[in-house]
Amino acid sequence: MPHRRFKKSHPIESISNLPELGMKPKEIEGDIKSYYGHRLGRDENCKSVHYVYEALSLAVSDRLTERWKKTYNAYRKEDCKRAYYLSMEFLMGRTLSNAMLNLGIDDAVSQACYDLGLDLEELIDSEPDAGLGNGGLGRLAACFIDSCATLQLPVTGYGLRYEYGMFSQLIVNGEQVEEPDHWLRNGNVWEVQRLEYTQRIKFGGHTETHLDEKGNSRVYWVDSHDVLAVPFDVPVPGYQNGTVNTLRLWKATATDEFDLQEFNAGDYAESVAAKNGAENITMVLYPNDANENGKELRLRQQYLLASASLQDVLALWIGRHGNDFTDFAEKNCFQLNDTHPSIAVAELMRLLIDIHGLKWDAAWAITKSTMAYTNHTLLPEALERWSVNLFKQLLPRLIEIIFEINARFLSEVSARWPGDLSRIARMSLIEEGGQQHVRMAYLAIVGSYSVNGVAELHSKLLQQGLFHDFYELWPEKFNNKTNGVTPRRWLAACNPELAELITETIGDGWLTDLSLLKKLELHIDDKVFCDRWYAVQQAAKQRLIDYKKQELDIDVSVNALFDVQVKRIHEYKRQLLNVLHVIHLYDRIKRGDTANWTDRCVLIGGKAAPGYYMAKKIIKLINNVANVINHDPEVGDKLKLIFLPNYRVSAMEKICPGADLSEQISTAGKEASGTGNMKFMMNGALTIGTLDGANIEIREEVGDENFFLFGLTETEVESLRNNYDPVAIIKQDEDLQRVMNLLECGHFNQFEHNIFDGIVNSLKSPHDPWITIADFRSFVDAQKQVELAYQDKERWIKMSIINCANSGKFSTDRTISEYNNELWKLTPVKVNN
Ligand code: 26W
Repeated sequence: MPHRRFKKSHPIESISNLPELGMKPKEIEGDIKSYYGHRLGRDENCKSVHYVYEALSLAVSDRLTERWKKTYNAYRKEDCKRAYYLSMEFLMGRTLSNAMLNLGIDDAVSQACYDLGLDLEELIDSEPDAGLGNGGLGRLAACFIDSCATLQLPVTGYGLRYEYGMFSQLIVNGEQVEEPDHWLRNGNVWEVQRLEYTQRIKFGGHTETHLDEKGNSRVYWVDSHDVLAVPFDVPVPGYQNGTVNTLRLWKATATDEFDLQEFNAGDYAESVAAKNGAENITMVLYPNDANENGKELRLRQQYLLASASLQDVLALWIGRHGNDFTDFAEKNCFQLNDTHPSIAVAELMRLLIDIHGLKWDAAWAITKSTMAYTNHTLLPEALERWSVNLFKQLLPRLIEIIFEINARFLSEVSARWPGDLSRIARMSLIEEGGQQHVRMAYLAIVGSYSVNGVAELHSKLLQQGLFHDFYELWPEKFNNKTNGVTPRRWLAACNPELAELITETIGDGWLTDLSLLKKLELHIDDKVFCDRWYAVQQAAKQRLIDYKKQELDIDVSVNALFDVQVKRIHEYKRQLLNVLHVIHLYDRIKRGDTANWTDRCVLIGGKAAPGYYMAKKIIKLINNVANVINHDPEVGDKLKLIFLPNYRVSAMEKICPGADLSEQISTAGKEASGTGNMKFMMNGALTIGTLDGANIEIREEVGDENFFLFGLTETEVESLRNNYDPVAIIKQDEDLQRVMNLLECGHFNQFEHNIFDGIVNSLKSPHDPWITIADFRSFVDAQKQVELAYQDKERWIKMSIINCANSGKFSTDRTISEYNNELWKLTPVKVNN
């Protein structure tokens, strides 16, 4: 026996060398038992399914970690160029089943669970969603990092580890009630805290200029109140390729001095309590999806994300290259997910100049060639503007840098357009008039080499409208990257029956090359294949009914047309138009106008921002209309309206396989892209939609005859605005008149007087920005076409197959390949296992 205190020369190597973990059912089973009994200390007396979930997840997580370290080392060895995806939101959803699929241990785990007598589905469903995002933008970030890992690209996601994610939505008396989402309550087996990469973040204080030891003038940011950003890493596995990338989420904590400052002032308790101030920064996700609210805490969050991430990347660089930044821009790039992290432009300048001693021009050259900006919305109310005063208080050094960037930029503008003062005012990073504000989108555009929109129409509108001045100055910066979704989660994992049928029919290549789905079209005349397709879809509809059964207590027939609209509740997305159509169908039933009727079940789900009054009223209206319709015996099976509470990633995984019809009915020109539209299409639903966002490209892919188009075009919408007269339209349309009468006479709010007046008034207002009434007739007509198509079962099945077969373009593998080929230019790195 060697002496206990004996020191070996390389202890770390000796404990780092691990035997490979087995992937067979028995080996996984052994680990599950060991985790359950040893690590978690549970036995047969424990009745909670949570610890079984945890034991299984730890077993799966170990297998990810093995590949994670190999990936990390492969990137180190190659010293390859890297990209960083900076985002305030990563809407990851659940991890377990995706990890199993991507590791290729689905079958082995199923077998292990079967042998242990465990219900795998129940375990999977016990995982809380990581709801660290609002909607489209956050889920896009999650799909993107999945595709980056599958394409073996060295991309790291940087985000925030919110203690509370997107609120849970309860419906009480038809109204939304928000409940905090403490998703970390039971711990999170998928994250690894990495204290060794903690970063220090400054807030407050002021700046001073002094000569440094070399006699150069330098700016020092002093008397700041610092907080620490502690990283928690989450593994991001590629599809069965050995690559596991990293999502690094920052948590804010107090520094030790933070306490001391207060302690020395004499109040120990206050000083400990003050720790909360620091920790509050990453306490909660802001639940707004289209409204900036100018809150100081939100700016703190944004700066913490930008500063911690950039310091992390610079530390990695310096560890390898010392203080030589010559090649930095060739080896690094940052993709900014909307303007939320765009303070990174100024922060990179600060770090390079103040901390690493670069001159302005050198720092600016690096910044301009490493940052790229993606815009996700045209809505003016969503464009971030931060008050200059707030900036001065909170980030005094950053506002100096922003003013300097602006001064240099505006002199470029006036050199190009001498004397054009109104253009200078329009393009300035600082909005004047009363209080000064920083226009964050302009900071992002000026500080980056690329500006992209997320669908063709949206990118075109950015160039012609919102960013036209900048497009004239730098046309080469502007480009489009149409969104996508990952087919692993959104087809393979969420719809295993359909995935199996597809694989049996065309092989399994589609999982990494979705364009291969096109081969399904060769089988649309094969009766057996079509019958199976139909059977799979009917089974998915039945599962959707069962999933909602206890909760909703409504009988729904699996033969009804499942007509689904799930997304954030927003006036521009026009859930109201959907409701008007439902009321119209109800009215037809009540009038006995039901010849050739198609039974329909309309499902609507989505959260309203807690402060968005109108969106909350829309939820209430949907629930009230549902209540009347679903309890009217005369209506029966002909029509159902169901509000799906607490819509989230894991809900969509159950909903999209069971949809027949996907509602994508935004006012043309308002939905930047949409991504739910792609998930439905991929699972064989047909779309009823306007010419908006990616709908246009979906229709191009499937052909006009396989898409239910309606509504005004973006150009028509804009030209109608000046002489829009909804009251006149209502007068001329008897169906619409009756619908409006039902709303106005209080038919859906008999004991709740006037609660829908705001909705009625907005619909009838000539200034309604969403011109809902203008598209009513065309929507109803398109819905009639839907019914005709649905009545012809064979035709519908073919259309469904064609939709799935042509969804190849909407894989994020395609989107990410475009980002990489045109913007990032990374080389894939093979990871040897
Ligand atoms: C500052 C408050 C705030 C928060 C979030 C403003 C705006 C946002 C996002 C831009 C909202 C969002 O998620 N946008 C959606 O992004 C998707 C991914 O590109 C698109 O598919 C959707 O059309 C777009 O609405």
